Amino acid sequence: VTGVQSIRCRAAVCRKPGEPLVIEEIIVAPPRAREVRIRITCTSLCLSDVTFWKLKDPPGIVPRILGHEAIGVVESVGKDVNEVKEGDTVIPIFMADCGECADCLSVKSNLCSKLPFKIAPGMPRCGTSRFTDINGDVIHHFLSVSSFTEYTVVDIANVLKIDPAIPPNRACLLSCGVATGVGAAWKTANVENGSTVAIFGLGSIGLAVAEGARLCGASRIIGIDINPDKFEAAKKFGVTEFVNSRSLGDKHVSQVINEMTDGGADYCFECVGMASLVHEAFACCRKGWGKTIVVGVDKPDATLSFSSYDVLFHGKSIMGSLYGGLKPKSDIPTLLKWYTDKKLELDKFVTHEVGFEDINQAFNLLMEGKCLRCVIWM
Ligand code: CXF
Ligand code: ZN
Repeated sequence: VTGVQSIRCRAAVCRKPGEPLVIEEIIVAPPRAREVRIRITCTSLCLSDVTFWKLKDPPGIVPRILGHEAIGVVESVGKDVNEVKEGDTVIPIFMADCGECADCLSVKSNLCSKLPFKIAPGMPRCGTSRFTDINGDVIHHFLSVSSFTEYTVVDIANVLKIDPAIPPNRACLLSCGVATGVGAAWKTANVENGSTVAIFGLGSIGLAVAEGARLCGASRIIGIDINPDKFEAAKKFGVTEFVNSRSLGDKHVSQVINEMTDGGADYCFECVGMASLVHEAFACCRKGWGKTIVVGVDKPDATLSFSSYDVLFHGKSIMGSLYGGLKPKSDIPTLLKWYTDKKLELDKFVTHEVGFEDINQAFNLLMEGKCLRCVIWM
C-alpha cells in the first residue's frame, strides 16, 4: 500500500530540553519517495536519547521526537520502495546503508556517504519533517528514526527487514546499543581467540563489548568502572576481571592494566565518552599490535592529543567505531542469527520493561544507573 493519508497518533514529544516528554496527539504525514511509514511496536531507551534530550543548544531543535532503538511494522510505503511492503517487520537504524555509495559498497566502512548519519532535524534525503502537532506546527526528527511515537517515517536506507518471529523486545536492541558494543569487538577491533580485552565503562555498551569479545573467544576480559556494584552483574557478560578505577591510589588505571597484562591489553575499548579515558586506554594497549577503540561519545569539542613519538615508537592504533562498525543490512542479520542460535544473549540486557505512557520512568531509570535496557512497549 502506498501511504496517502496522514495518520493521527500518540507521540512522546520533547518540548523543552531536560523536561519530561509530553505524550500528545501528532500528525504523521505519508511517506515520500524512498520512505516508509512504520508502526512502532517496541522501542528502548539509549543513553544518546538522554544526552540529546538534555542538550540546550543548538537552539531550534525542539520540539522533537527522540528515540532511535526500535522495531516496528511497515504501515505504508512511499514511491519507489520495492525492498519492503506493508506488514513487514523492520528495524530502523540511525546509520543509513544506501547500498550504492563507495562506503556502502566497501566492506571496510559503515559510513554511508550518500545519506551521511545526522542527528537532526529532518529526514535524511530532503531534510524536511513528517511530523506536525495538532496546531500544525512542525515537530523535528532525531537521528533519522524518531521512535518515541506510535508511527514514524524512516528512509528505506535506514530500514532492515527482519524475521517477524524474533521477539520484538529483543530484536530492538540491535537497532543501536547492543549491536554497537558487540560490533565494536567483532567488526571494528576484530578480536580474536585468546586475546586480552580491557573495557572502560560497564554500562550497556561496555557490557555489549564484553559479550562481543566473549563471542570472539577472548580469554581475558577486564572491566573497568568507578562503581564496584557493576562488577557482579558484569560476570554474566563474560567479564573475567575487574578494576575499580576509584581505588587505585596514585596509580593510573593504565599502569594497573599494563601490570596485569604484562605490557598491555590487545584491545582497549573506551565506552564512557571521556577523552581522558581514551588516553588511558591508549596507554595500556600493547605495543606492536594494540588497538584502542573509541566507542563512547564525549562533548563535541573534546580533543585527544598524543605525542608523535609515542604513536610512532609503539605502533599502536586508535579507531573510531560508530554503530560498532556494523553495516546495517549485511551485519545485523548475522547478529540476529547468533541470537536465534543462542550464541548472542540478548535477554540479560533487558532489565526493565514499561508501557508507552511510562516512558519518562525509563529516562529516570537510565539516568540513575538502575537499568541496562528498558524496553518501552507501544
Ligand atoms: C550515537 C553515536 C554518536 C552520535 C549520536 C548517536 N549513537 C547511538 O546512540
Ligand atoms: Zn543509541
